[in-house]
Amino acid sequence: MINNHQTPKSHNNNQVKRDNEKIYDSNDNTSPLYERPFPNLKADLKKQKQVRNAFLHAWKNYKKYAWGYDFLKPLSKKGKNVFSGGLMITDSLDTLLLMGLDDEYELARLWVEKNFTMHGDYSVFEIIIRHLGSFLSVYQTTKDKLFLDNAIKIGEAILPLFNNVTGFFRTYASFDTKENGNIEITPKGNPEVLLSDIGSIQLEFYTLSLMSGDNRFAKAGAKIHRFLFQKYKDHALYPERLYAETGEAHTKVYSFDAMSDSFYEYLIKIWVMTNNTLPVMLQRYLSSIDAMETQLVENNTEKDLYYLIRRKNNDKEYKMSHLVTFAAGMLAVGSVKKNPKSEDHLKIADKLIDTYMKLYRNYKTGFMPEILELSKKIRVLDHQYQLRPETIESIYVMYRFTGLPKYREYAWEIFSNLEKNCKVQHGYASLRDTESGDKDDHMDSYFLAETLRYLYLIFSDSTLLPTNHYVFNTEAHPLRIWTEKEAQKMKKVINL
Ligand code: DMJ
Repeated sequence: MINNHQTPKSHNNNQVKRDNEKIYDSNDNTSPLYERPFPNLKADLKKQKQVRNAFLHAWKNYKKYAWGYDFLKPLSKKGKNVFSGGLMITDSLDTLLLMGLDDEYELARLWVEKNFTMHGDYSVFEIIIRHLGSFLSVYQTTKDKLFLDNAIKIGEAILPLFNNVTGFFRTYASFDTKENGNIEITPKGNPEVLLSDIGSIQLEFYTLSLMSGDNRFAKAGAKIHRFLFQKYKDHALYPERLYAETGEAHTKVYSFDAMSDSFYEYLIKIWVMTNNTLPVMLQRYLSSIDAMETQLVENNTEKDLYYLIRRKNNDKEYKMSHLVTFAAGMLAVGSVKKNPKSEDHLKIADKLIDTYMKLYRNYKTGFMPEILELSKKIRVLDHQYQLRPETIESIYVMYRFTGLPKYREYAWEIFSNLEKNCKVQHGYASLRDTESGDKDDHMDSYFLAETLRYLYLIFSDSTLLPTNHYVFNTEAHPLRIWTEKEAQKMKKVINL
């Protein structure tokens, strides 16, 4: 039997029933999508265990002081809700499985079974990447119907939001779980939508159709790309804000940074997950990276900084947020056999990561601030570090693709700084200021779902969530790459 989420034996007490369908051979590290086999990486069990202890410290304090809330306030020992409660639980489910924390997983599962409801106005994108992404990932691993049923309920509630010509959904919606368990929804929010919102739901909606057999989800997800690719036929980059009803650009800002980021990440990940059956996704991805190279890469040789900028109309904006540091990982995922510039893209990714590390090291706590302006001088526009995962994510992906030891060293440096500067008695705190180290009373669910998960995986051996069989959604929930048979069946439905 092969577990999708293998855990080191010492961490796994085998209580949870996992998927026993033999989908792949975990000793085979090749992929038809990539030229070279993935490196065989041995675990560093000592470091892996320390990351697992960090996760437990965060989780146990959440459990003690904020159980059922979305987030933990680690300084005031309280819970905080931004959604309907329990987001930390739903977002952590698959990490609990991954780390072999089976008793904790059972508690979390029980919470979902008894308490998961939604009442209020939330970002549709967040609901999809966090709740739906996690439920689908857990369902693929455990085949526990509870998660598929909940995923279908969310998907069905959201479907009517796609009912316009473009398929673009408004940023917010009001969610309301009724007595019978169904969720009712009313669209909310401005007439303009974000590129990253509308382009970062397809991995989840395609998987939902594959798992449920209900094609409506996949069709809704594909409708968005169909419209965009038609409307922006000759474009390689897409505007960061668009009108939901017409698809016209609202602001002509082009970047891989906040509000656009995961749109580009999903172009390539959709191609990978659907196993080379949607050529248009790869074409669109490759032309967007060509445009990135010519228009958005800034090589400041004087300061030895290599990074991505933004463009507003034709003007360069030297603003860079922590969010954009995901880009190196995306370039590694995109180094596929059919990409004629694979090697160049890996080199770009490597140079980007070296710059990110330089920027991390530029501040006393060892973390890059939330927003920087990088022109003649480096100016901090937002001083916080919000426990974000993007740099760690890129380091993880590059390590899995290249096996270069320096990436593990980078990861360890960042982890050590988390321990030194963010760990507090009752969890981990965001930083108000990456120079002074002043803390903020917030621990987000993505810290457990992404930052600590990627750190754990960096120190695991490479058969844990093998890169030739999984892609991660933008909240780090692993989704299985489709078999050829699955891909062929869904290709007709997606029809792009
Ligand atoms: C996460 O929710 C996701 O990674 C999303 O794509 C961007 N922002 C946060 C983490 O920073």
